[in-house]
Amino acid sequence: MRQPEPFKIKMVEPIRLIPREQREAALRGAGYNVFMLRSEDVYIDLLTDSGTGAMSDRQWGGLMQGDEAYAGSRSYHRLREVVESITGYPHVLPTHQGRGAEKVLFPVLIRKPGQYVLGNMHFDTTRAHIQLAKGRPVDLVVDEAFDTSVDAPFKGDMDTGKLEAFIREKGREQIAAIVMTVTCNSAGGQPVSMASIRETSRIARAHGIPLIFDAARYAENAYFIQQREPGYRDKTPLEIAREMYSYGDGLTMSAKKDGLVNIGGLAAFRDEELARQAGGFLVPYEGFLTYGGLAGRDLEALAIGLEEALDPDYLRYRIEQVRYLGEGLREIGVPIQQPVGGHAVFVDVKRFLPHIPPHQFPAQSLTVELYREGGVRGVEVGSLMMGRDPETGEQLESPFEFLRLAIPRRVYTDRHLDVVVEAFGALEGRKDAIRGMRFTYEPEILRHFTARFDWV
Ligand code: P61
Repeated sequence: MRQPEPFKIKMVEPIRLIPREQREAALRGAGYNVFMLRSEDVYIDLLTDSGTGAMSDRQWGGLMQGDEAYAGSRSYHRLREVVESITGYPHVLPTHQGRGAEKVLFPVLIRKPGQYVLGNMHFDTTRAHIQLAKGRPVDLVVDEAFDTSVDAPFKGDMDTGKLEAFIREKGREQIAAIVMTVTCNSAGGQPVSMASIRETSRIARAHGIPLIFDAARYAENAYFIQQREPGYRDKTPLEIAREMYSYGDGLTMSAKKDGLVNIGGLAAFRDEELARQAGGFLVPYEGFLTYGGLAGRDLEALAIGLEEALDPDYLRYRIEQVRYLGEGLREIGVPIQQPVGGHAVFVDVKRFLPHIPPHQFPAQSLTVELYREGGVRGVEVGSLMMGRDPETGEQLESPFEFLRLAIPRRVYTDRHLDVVVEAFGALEGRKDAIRGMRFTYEPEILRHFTARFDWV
């Protein structure tokens, strides 16, 4: 039996489906970019699971207890203790969100221009901050991640053979760091096995290269390890998380996901010197060491959220709800990344709309059509998000053309997800007539946020 919601709902926010003509007008006004829509014009908002979750009554109560001191607040020390108890990393820097942590860490790790930062698959803000710090991001995820029809348990794993070969070929001096993203968002919210983490750590340590976790969805990753990896069935998500962090040197984290807060981020380190250097950037960019751009109440809510996200019943409900949407889509023949990931269902638009080439952004077309059809907002994760080669200016071709349907935590019911499946059912009949898209405005960095489009 599926795990029911391990909570009851005591506050609600009305939502409604605006009429089709209004959705069409909203799309035109937004330049066919769903980031430019007003959220009140969206019926079911699956743009992101980032900062969109519902806080618990304990967290709302915690807000009232936040200590608003500029320096050394009680709320900071409480948060620091929770982070250390989960990760074993004693040096904790709050940031306003995940990219704030990336901004203060990569200039410290990348000591010479052109150094590589190796990862299973970097998320786009991570890529951007590596490049802004004059480094070069490299993705070394296992090949099976790229075949959406292969049902493998850990499609977020690092290909440790490729990792070792890359380090040998370029030389240790050319490698700034290794980043392990758990779960691997860009490959479809796919988990990373403990075996892969352990082997990556062995290689990193043998070469003296720091291993950093991009820990946005580490609790969901721990749940998958418990369910799928031999030897972990009797361990709690907390025990699994502790083992995972023991193999690394630090983390950056967008706390807007498995921190269960609406805003916040973290960097944390085993080594005091690394923390001191990152702290040197934290103060001018984010804020003093003990608040990093957050209010004391935010720190308090985060300390509570980190604990709640490791609750076994919560994690089971969460992962099973995401799988419910994936199965609903699969039943009506919509191709998705298999198996279903931790935070989202990733529709394989290369297979759904094979007639649209990558440079016409097929997943963006489908994102627009899904909103037009059902008022449902997803997001493109494909060649549009990938962008251009920073050296040649050429459009990169993403290995995937995904429409991501990310599910906010503790927000929607299964019935809402049925509505999403129904909208796809309606699209199925007219999908061959869907056209590709072209830019009418293309910004240089993280262009998908503010670009504007028209139909080809
Ligand atoms: C998301 F369209 N993710 O998945 P920040 N690492 C990882 C993330 O998933 C992540 C960050 C770091 C988002 C928000 C988002 O182009 C986009 O707290 C694995 O957002 O700064 C964020 O954390 C950065 C959506 C970000 C986007 C950038 O929806």
